[in-house]
Amino acid sequence: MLKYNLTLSILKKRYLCMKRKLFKLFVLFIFAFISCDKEEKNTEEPIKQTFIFKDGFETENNQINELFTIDGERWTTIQQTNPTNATNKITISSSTFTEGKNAIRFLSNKSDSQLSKIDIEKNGLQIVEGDKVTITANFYIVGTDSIENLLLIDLECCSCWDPTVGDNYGAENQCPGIRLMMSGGNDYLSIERGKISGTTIQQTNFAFPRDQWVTVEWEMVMSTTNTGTNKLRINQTQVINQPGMNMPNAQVFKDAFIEEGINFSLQEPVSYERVQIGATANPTANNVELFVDDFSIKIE
Ligand SMILES: [Ca+2]
Repeated sequence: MLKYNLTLSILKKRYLCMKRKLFKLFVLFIFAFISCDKEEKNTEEPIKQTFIFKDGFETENNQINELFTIDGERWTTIQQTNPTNATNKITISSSTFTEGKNAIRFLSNKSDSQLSKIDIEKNGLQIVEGDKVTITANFYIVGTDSIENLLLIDLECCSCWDPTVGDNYGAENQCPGIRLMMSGGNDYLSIERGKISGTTIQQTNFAFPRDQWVTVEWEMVMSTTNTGTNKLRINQTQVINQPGMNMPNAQVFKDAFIEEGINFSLQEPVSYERVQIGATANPTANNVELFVDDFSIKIE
C-alpha cells in the first residue's frame, strides 16, 4: 500500500512538473510570437495606395451641376473670375467631345483690370514629395489667335502658405504650385513654376494643334529639389523631359520673402491638395473658347 502511494505521489509530481514545463513553453511561445510580430511591424513599410480620379464630364441632362455630386466623387467647385465687363461661361457640350457624349466647355473672356479665369477644381488630393503624378486630358482649343500665357492646368497647395503672412503678399500668390502654360510667343505648352520661385521649363518644338482634339499627358515625380522629374507629351510626342523642382521649397520661399522684409515659414510637409483644369487664367489678348474631355489624375 505504501509502495502504491509512493508511486502515485511520484506520478503526481511528474505530472505537475510536466504541466509547469508545458505552461513555460506556452508562455515562451506567446512571447516569441509577440516579439516577432513587433519586429515585423517595425520593419514594415507603409503601403501607399494608388489614387486615380477620372472624369469624362458625362451627364444625364447636359447640366454643369451634375459634375458636383454630394458624395464628393466628382468635382469640388468652379473657379470663376470675370473681367469687369464680361461674364465667363462654363457649360456641358453635347456636340464636341472625344469620349461618351459630353465634354466640358469653357469660354474665358480676355482680362482687363481683372485677371479672367474659368475652370473646374478637384479638392482633397494629397500629393507629397516622392509621389509620381500623371495627369492626362484631351483639349480642343478653338481658333488660331495667339494664346501666349494661357494657363490650362494648375496643381496647388493653399495649406502650405504661412498663415502669419496671410494676404500681405497679394491674393494671387497664396496657393503656390505648378502649372501648364502656353509660352514661346504663342502656343508652345510648357511647365510654369513662377509660383514656386522657379523658371519655366519651356519647349518651342511642338506648337499646340488648334481646332482639333489634342491629348496632353503630364507626368512628374514630385520633389522640392532638383531631383524631381518633369515630362510632357502632346499627342504622344514627348516635348519636355527635364529634371527639376516641382514643389515649394521652404528655403527658397524664405530667401525670396526675406528680400521683401517678410519672414516666411512654409508649412511642411508640403502637399498639393487641389487640381484645376480649364482656362485657369487667361492673360491673353483674346477671348478663349476651349473644350476638355477624358480627364484623369493618377497619384502613385
Ligand atoms: Ca466625355
